Amino acid sequence: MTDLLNFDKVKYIGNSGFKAGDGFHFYNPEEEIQGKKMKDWLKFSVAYWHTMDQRLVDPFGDGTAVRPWDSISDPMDQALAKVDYLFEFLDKMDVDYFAFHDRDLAPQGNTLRETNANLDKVIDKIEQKMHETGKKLLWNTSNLFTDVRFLAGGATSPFADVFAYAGAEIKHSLEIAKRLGSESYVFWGGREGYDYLENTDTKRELDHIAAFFRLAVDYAKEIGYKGQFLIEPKPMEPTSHQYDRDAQTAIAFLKTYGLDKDFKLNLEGNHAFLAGHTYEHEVRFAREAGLLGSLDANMGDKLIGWDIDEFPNDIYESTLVMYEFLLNGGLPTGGLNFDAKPRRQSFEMEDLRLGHMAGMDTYAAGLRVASKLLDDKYFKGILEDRYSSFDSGIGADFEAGKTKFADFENYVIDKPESEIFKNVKSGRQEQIKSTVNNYIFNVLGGK
Ligand code: XUL
Ligand code: CO
Repeated sequence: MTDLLNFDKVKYIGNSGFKAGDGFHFYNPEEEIQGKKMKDWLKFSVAYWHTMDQRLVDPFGDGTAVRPWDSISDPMDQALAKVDYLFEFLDKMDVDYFAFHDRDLAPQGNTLRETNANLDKVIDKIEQKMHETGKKLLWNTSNLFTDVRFLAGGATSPFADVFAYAGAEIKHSLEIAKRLGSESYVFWGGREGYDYLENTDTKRELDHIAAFFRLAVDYAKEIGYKGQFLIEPKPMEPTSHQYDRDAQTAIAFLKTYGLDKDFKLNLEGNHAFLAGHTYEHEVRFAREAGLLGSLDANMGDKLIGWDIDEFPNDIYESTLVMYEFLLNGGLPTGGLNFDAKPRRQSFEMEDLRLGHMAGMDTYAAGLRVASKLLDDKYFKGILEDRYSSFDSGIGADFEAGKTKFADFENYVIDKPESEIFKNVKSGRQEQIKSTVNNYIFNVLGGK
């Protein structure tokens, strides 16, 4: 096969030198961490909509991207050619997985039948390539937000014909998921929310989308698709309020409608930030609910208010996210999907290579540091010590369900304030943060 992309396969070169770009400094696919190869923990994935389709637009400017497939003018020819580029990119980046929306792959026709036929031609080629290369589909999804018909949402559209269209579209996407062995199936509620409360029947829309999800689960059973369903929370944008605001809101929704046995969460760094949370916060709450499914590994920008989908480069964040990830035992049916794009001024193909390398090294570095934090039981020790007063006495009685408010009253009623405060300890936040810095420096620098 002649090379379409003019760069060599990226290799692990270790912690040598300062300048990035010559190879992976921290991602060593075959190296074992916590008894498992790094590539089996991390399961990196290329996002088709960004890496193959994104023109690097922003709300104020046209696309700047220069791509080798731009010269192919026929839309179907270009769609088919991009599949070759994708698979070569996966090979050269040493990435085993990819993810897509149905509409990322092929142009729409005049009817859903025509659209499906265009899509299936590309799926035929993808299936063939997967077979030849062993690359895998991390997840697929349907785009229910770009086309004008979805201006008020898909599964929460107030218009029944649009709602029906959304259902028909998902049906075909699930057939594709089954055919390609997709590990998960994602619902990101792009316009599933509202712009204006007073023209929206929120209860009716939530009932609709919950029933819609149930139909998806039923259809998956009917066709024998066994992948994990995922909801991807985001607080707003493009709607002013998205129903799946953040992890805790999505968990409450799933439990309210009895969907928590069939769905988990796909959590994204930039979405966490837009919701006013850290990324590790979102991952923590999903993990504790037993609903951590997959990660869209990207970053927000503290100075820009919108979803910028930057490639991850923050090792402090990746360390804390990977710590939660390790406590979860990794992501059996998920991975780290780079829902990320280079900056608008990084318009060359080379920037896609460098962006993925940055993301992969950032999470590989995070995994290494998190593994050491886990081995040393550093955070575990802090928590055990901080809550130790619940291990005996009144605290233990309470946790065992043996106390009533009257028992608390008896216990404290005559104690002087100094006695109550005696066992209150400093949270030592400054020391802990600084210790995490030391872990990062020592684990990554000490070679
Ligand atoms: C949008 C976003 C989506 C989902 C898939 O903010 O994150 O690309 O990941 O629909
Ligand atoms: Co995403």
